[in-house]
Parts: sequence; C-alpha cells; structure tokens
Amino acid sequence: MKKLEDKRSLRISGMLKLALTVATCLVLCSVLLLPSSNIFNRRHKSDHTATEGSNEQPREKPLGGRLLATGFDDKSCLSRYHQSSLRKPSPYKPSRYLVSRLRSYEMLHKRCGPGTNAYKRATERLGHNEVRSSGADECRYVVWTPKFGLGNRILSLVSVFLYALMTDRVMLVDQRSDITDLFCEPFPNTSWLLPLDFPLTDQIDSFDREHSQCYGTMLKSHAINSTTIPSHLYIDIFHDSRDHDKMFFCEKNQAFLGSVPWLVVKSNLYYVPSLWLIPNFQPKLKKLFPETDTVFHHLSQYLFHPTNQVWGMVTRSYNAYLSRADEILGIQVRVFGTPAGYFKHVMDQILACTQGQKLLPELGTPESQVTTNTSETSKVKAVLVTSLHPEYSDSLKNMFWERPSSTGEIIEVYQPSGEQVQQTDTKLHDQKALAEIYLLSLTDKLVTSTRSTFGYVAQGLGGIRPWILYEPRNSKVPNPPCVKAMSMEPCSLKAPLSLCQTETIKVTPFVKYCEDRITGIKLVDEF
Ligand SMILES: Nc1nc2c(ncn2[C@@H]2O[C@H](COP(=O)(O)OP(=O)(O)OP(=O)(O)O)[C@@H](O)[C@H]2O)c(=O)[nH]1
Ligand SMILES: [Mg+2]
Repeated sequence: MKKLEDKRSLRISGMLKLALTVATCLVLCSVLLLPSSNIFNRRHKSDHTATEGSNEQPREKPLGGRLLATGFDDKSCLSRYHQSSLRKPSPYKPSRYLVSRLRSYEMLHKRCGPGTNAYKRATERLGHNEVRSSGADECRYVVWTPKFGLGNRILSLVSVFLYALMTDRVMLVDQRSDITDLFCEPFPNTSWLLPLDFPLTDQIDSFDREHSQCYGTMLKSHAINSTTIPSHLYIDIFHDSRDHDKMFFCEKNQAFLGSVPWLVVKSNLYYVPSLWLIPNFQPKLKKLFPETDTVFHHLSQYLFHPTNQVWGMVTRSYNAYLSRADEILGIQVRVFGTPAGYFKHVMDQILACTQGQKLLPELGTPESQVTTNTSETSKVKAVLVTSLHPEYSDSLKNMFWERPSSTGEIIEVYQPSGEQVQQTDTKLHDQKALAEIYLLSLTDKLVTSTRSTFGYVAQGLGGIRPWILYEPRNSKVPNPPCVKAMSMEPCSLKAPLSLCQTETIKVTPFVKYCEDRITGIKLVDEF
C-alpha cells in the first residue's frame, strides 16, 4: 500500500514537474516571440530609454525590417537599427514593389559604385561627346550637390534619389560639405560618396546657368541634337530656374536625358511632385507608392541614418527630457526676415494655435493650483521647442511655471539648442540641426513654421501631419493662426513646373497647391 502511494506521489510530482517545465517554456517562448515593438513599448514611464552605445543586437529593423538593407555592421551606425526603439511603429508600410526596387538599386549601386570597373570606365568617358550608341549595360549616374540649409539639402537628396530609382541611375553625393559627419552610408558594401578624385570635381562649383554644359542653356541656344550625346550635363532645379531648365521635367526631354551618362544636379527644392507630373513616370510611381503621400516618409527612413555623434545627441535629449512623458508636442519656430529673433506677435501666434487646437492647455487661476492634483497620476506633456532663438521656449516654460495648467497636466518645456544664427557647413551646428529634426520627428503632435524645409523634413520623417503656423503679416497674429496640413509630404515651395505640365497638373488630383505657399505644390493621398 505504502509502495503504491509512493509510486502515485512520484507520478504526481513527475507530472507537476512536467507541467512546470511546459509552463516555463510557454512563458519563455511568449516573451521571446513578443514583437520587439512591445518589448520597447514607447514611453512606459521609467523603463524606456534609448540605446546610445549599447552592444545589444538589434531586435527589429525599422518598418518591419523590410525597407532597410541588411549586411551592415550595427555598431558603426547605431541609429540604423535603434531608431525603431524610439519610433512608434509607422502605420505606413512600404509596398512590396518599393522594397524590391530598393534591393535592385542596392545591387546596381554595388556594381557601378566607386571603386568598380564600371565606375572607372564611366569616368574615362567624361569629356567625350558620343554618338548615340552607348551600351545598354553601361552604368549611368546622377550626382547630388549640397545647396542651401540642411532642410533644403535633405529634400533635394530625396528627390534626386527618387529620380535615380525611376531612371536606373546610380546616385553619388558630393562629400565636400559635412555630409559624412551627418549620415551613415545607406547602401551596403559600397559607398554613396562621390570620390574626391572624380574628374569633374574642380568644375562642379562652376556649374551654373551660364555654364556651357547647363542643360537649360543648351536647350535655349539649340545646342542639343539627338545624334550627339554629351558625356555629362549640369541640371539646374532652383526656385528661380528658367523655363528651359524646367523642361527637364518633360517626357520628351527625359527620353533624351536617359542616354546621357552623367548628370550633375544642383537644387534647393523638393521636386518629387514635379516627377509625378511626368506622365510616363506615373504608373511606376503609383506602383512604388500606392499611398501617394508616403514618398518622403519611406525614402527618408530608408536613406538617412544619423552618425553615432548625432544619434548620441538625439538619444541623450530623448532619455533626459522626453522618454517619461505621456505625450510629446513638438513646436518648430522659424522666424524669417531680418531682424529675426523674438517677436511678441509670433509668441501670441504660437499660443493662439496650440491652445486653440487644444495641443496645450489654457492656464488655470493661481488659486486653482491648491486643488490641482500634482501627484504621480498627473499627465505629463513634454513640449519640445526647436528654434534658433531660445526666447520662445523660455516664455512657454515661465508661463507654465508661474501658473498651473487648467487641466492639471504637467507641462515640461525643453529646447535642445538656441544657436541664434544659421551657420550651415559648421559641423557641430549642422549636427545639432539634424538631431533636432530627428527629435521633432519623434513627437506625437507637431506644430511647424510656414515654408520651412526644416519642419518639412521632421514631419515627413515622422509621418506626422503637422499644424502649420501661417506667415505673420504686418507684425500681426494671422487669423486663423495655423492650419492642419493636408498631408505629411513636404511642399515643393516654388514648384519647377514646366509648360509641358500645365495640363497634367489640372487632371492630377493627388498634386495640390500647398497650404502655406500658393506657388508650391505637394502630394496628397487622393485618387
Ligand atoms: N539647431 C537648429 N538650427 C536651426 C533651427 N532653425 C534653423 N536652423 C539653422 O538654420 C538652417 C535653416 O535652413 P533649412 O534647414 O533649410 O530650414 P528653413 O527653415 O527652410 O530655412 P531657409 O532655408 O533659410 O529658408 C538649418 O539648417 C539650421 O542650420 C533650429 O530650430 N534648430
Ligand atoms: Mg530651407
């Protein structure tokens, strides 16, 4: 009897052990299989910090791991994989076609990039005008050059990359500014940097509308004929480009340009909408971007990975000032005109917009603070202000320090830098600007300044439809003070619209005139 009982208790304890093991396995498996977005759940008070120098392997690649190239060394560029730990998962998914085109582009870039035989052959052809016969498998290139502020540079870089994707060209970037201090290499096992010994390096700076290789000028002087193909052309895409320069965006001209091996583009614009207005580009563009207003969002997430120095600034700010908030509001204050600086009407406008749109609470009476709940349970709203001028955030900070908010929310105001004046091409200044653009892109709600490319980049990267502060006239607060953007796409501020596109734009419902600029056009998701 005793033996039987012993056997039974042995079996029971065995079963218990088995059950325990199974349960432990189940718990372990479910933890391991949890999507990393849950593991890194955003802003769970106290447990969320961004990785600055962690040696951990990335658990997830941004955007479900589909958009980004693999095969990089994680530590050389922490932002490449760790961005996803700060960003809410994007509701916008890249199309399969975009992903496959990016993978093909990476192969093309590897085959034709600097250091390859193909690149060597292509540079040897520079300076020789050729009869139309260049081999179909020869590599063709488009060179990007930095012009204007950081916002403009990022916008024109995305534009030229889309052009490269559309026309099977390899994009190389002029590295003589501080691009290598800002961004990591985006394409695996190759480089996007135009080698410093590129044969035209000395000429690039002299390319302008007067230059004999300027495409618009050549068209104007009838110097283009269909039998002789120049080895290179300079393309001018600025807010004040001439009609002949804008003919770059005509279908007929693109057919000719397709056989020119090297194009050097200078631009201060986001000219993606003008590419959509080239009729035979549209079917492929629609396939690449079924959600029309996601072009900048996907391409910027794909291309731009801040260097470790910049990423350090982003993560230190985020961890110190933003990660514990329940909600983050971004306010980007750009004051155009001279003198620039602090103006009361601009501050009033910011308040009229943010309080009018319930982005910030009204102030309570001083007495109400006695009854205001200031315990752990109060909602914390972090307000990230970016501006060259520190006075706007100082003023907000004081406001919410001197008096309580009417809702009981705790308002924390933070401005990372106040550089006072623009210093483009100064390394640390540009790195701070980029870090701030990234921080703005991590906010939940965003207020930007009219016609600011700085704000456009932040909204597009973050996939955020911002409220845009209208441009004040005669030092008065505009009425209404701001408008909600139609889409997260940047505005092409002075759209390079060619005469050949005037009809197309009338029948293209997904290209609209911008909210903040009558001369600008932007993509919206509307078919
Ligand atoms: N750190 C920082 N720099 C800024 C800020 N606003 C402007 N800047 C600097 O000024 C430059 C302005 O050029 P963009 O980035 O093109 O921005 P924008 O608002 O379009 O200005 P413009 O091109 O001059 O019309 C930035 O690149 C920065 O160098 C800011 O909020 N923070
Ligand atoms: Mg700009």
